[in-house]
Amino acid sequence: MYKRIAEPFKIKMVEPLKMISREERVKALEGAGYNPFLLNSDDVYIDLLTDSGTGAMSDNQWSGLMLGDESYAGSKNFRNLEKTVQDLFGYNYVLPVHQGRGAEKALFPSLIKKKGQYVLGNMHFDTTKAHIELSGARAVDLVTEKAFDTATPYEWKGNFDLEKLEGFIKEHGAENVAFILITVTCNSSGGQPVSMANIKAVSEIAKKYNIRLFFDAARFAENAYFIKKREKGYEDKSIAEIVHEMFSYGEGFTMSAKKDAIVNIGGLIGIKEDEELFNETASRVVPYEGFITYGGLTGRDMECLARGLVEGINEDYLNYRISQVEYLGYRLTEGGIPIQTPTGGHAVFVDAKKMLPHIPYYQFPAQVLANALYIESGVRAVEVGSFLLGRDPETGEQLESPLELLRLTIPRRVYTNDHMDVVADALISIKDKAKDLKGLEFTYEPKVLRHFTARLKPIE
Ligand code: P70
Repeated sequence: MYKRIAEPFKIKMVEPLKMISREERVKALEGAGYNPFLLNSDDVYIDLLTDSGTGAMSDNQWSGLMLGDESYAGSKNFRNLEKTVQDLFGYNYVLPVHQGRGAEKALFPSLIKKKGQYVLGNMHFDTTKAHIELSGARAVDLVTEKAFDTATPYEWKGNFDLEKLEGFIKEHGAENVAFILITVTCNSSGGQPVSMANIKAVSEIAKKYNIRLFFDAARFAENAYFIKKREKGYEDKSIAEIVHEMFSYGEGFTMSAKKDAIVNIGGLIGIKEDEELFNETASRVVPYEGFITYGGLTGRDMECLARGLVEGINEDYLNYRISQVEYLGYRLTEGGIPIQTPTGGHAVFVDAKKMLPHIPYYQFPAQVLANALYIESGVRAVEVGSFLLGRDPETGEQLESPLELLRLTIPRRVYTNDHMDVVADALISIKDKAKDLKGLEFTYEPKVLRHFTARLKPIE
């Protein structure tokens, strides 16, 4: 029997869920061009599209909302946020922005000085890759090969392959690397953590070749929790101490605060000590996002964010959070559904290549599975595979993703384990019918970040 951990909170307010009929779901999906992004949320029963901006704020955060100081400049909420970030990460300079991609848009041009330079990452998230490319650089993923072996539960599937990293730098020249970006946790490989040892080793390589090192910190707290649970020497350290050490190896971060900081909107740029970098980046925040003490956020947003950062590193909360993801993974594994193992921080990733072996990558097996899951149960999940990856920009050919995953992304503090049971039962009941599912083809394919708005139809 799996030992469930009860929620370390009680529920003060509820938002009713509605489940439309199967016939209505079939119609809704057809209307959405077989792309769950285009469904209305009213037509969704349990929404596992993303953990981004979908968390439930606490009473403490909601009460902070009433303390919004909406001064244009220097609001007290900004100062509270700034101090919270300084204490937690040990960085001097803090710029609020409206969300993660706002941070990327403002910071990356300060770091990319020559067209065609490389930005080396474990695995860049897709909007991050887009901003790297918009700044004239090329995004390179150097995650460990172990990440692609979903059946073997390696502990650190977010780690850099250090040999590949150093090999790449030697081959292409350090002067052609704009910076290194460590994404914690590594979203694209399954919300998988990066070990402290790996972070440290990457920082040593960065130092050796005089390359700058930054973090994509969206899920920093979940990563720190895995370090505490899995890495020798960290079991008795607090999450705050681990976060402090992780970030001591870098010189700055971008953060989508919509994840681990449990707010519905918000982002941050943190810079350790480089005043010049701060000034250059701040000069971009002003025209793109807003004045440097609000960056597109209201005073009340910043207050919720400051409070959310503190709640996000609470160990009882993280214990419950990670265990809920693990519970869904356990139920699926028991039911014979292949998943990325071990389960990661924010989602369970179903291996659709294994579940639908008759559907080739260019007919998007994980998207087919997302649609089947919606029809079966009203659960909305998201494809992370070849549909998301897109085409080779030069040849126009569909690229083959190393993994075809269906991401069941769990919002923070929103659903109970009974909801997880509904999700697991639905996928298990699809398993026997999987061989009858049909691949998909485009009826409309946008050129950029196509997965958000593309329309498809089943191949008859
Ligand atoms: C997600 C969302 C956003 C993200 C991220 C990392 C590691 C930066 C950002 C950008 C996006 C998404 C994907 C599918 C469906 C809905 C939403 N990740 N870095 O769910 O941050 O969104 O705040 O601009 O994961 O993984 P932002």
